[in-house]
Amino acid sequence: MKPRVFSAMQPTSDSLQLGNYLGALVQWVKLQDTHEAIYSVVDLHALTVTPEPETLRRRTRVTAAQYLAAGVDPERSLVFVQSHVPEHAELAWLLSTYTGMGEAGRMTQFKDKSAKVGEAGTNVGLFTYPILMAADILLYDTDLVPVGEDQRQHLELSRDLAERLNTRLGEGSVVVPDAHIVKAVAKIYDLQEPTKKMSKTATSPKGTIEILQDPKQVAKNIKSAATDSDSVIAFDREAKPGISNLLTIYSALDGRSVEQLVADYEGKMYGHLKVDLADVVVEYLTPIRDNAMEWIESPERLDSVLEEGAAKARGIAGQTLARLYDRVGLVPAAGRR
Ligand code: AQP
Repeated sequence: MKPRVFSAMQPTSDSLQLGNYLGALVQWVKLQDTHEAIYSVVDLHALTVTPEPETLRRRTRVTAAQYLAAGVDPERSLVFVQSHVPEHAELAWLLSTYTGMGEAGRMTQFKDKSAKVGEAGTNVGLFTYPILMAADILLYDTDLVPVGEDQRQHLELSRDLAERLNTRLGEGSVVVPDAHIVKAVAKIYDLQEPTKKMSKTATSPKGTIEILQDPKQVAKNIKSAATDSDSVIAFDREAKPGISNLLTIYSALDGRSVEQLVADYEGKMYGHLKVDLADVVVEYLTPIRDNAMEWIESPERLDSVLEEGAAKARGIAGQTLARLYDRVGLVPAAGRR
């Protein structure tokens, strides 16, 4: 049996951004060759930012379409919507009874996100988000979770919970998952504020490269990326975060190493690199965007992939949940005996 990989993204925007793509989605596609792959659109997580109902519905499908367009193959991988598998919410409740208030309170993403929306916009779901994420992962006896750097701490919590369940409920209760974080692309930065990570919900749209964005806007954003006043093209994350971020993106898409790019651009201006990079990014994203549009314009085809994925996912998730319900001492319900 192949080891299992699980990962997911929230449908919080009309398009994924390049950080989601390089940090996670590229690895998802590669791992299909060596792993049994399960990928979800985690719409229950997106409820924590209280989206409009129609917006959430649209974004859920658009997010799935981008997975498929980027190369997730429904013949080889399960692709499904989180809310179609109710076991996620059920296991999250169980896990919440195994999570200390103190350890949940240490999650830095909660601190960042709650600071962004203020006290009035912060709900309990945002606080318990990492517990639902742990449920997403542990339900599938996941061996490996490909994510970007921002999810490392949440992954650690999932591992801690898995170990705790195995200690308290007996070995073999759940699989302890490992994070799969590819260092070179683990954190793609905002083009305007290159010390902050690129985000789907960034405050300035100019700082983001969206997968489904109009190519002219993509090129414009890259050409107006913030760089330092010095004009030497070199990689130095601390002293030259802007140009270093552009070199990281360039290298990831073009295949040349950062060192090679630095050598190739010796004596050239930042503007030169930005123009070339804009061409590289546009050329790279165009087929993905076109392919995503085809999926978006065939909602029945898309929904049938998601339906099939959910049915198979429920088969796995149901077994894990039944095992855990039994081990914690719940009386089995008729359908679960
Ligand atoms: N800038 C990034 N560089 C590398 N990887 C990144 N990821 C996100 N941003 C970068 C990875 O993409 C996946 C998306 O996870 P998510 O949708 O659950 O949300 P997130 O991590 O909070 O990503 P965003 O884009 O910043 O979304 P919003 O704006 O909704 O919060 C994860 O694997 C993440 O590590």
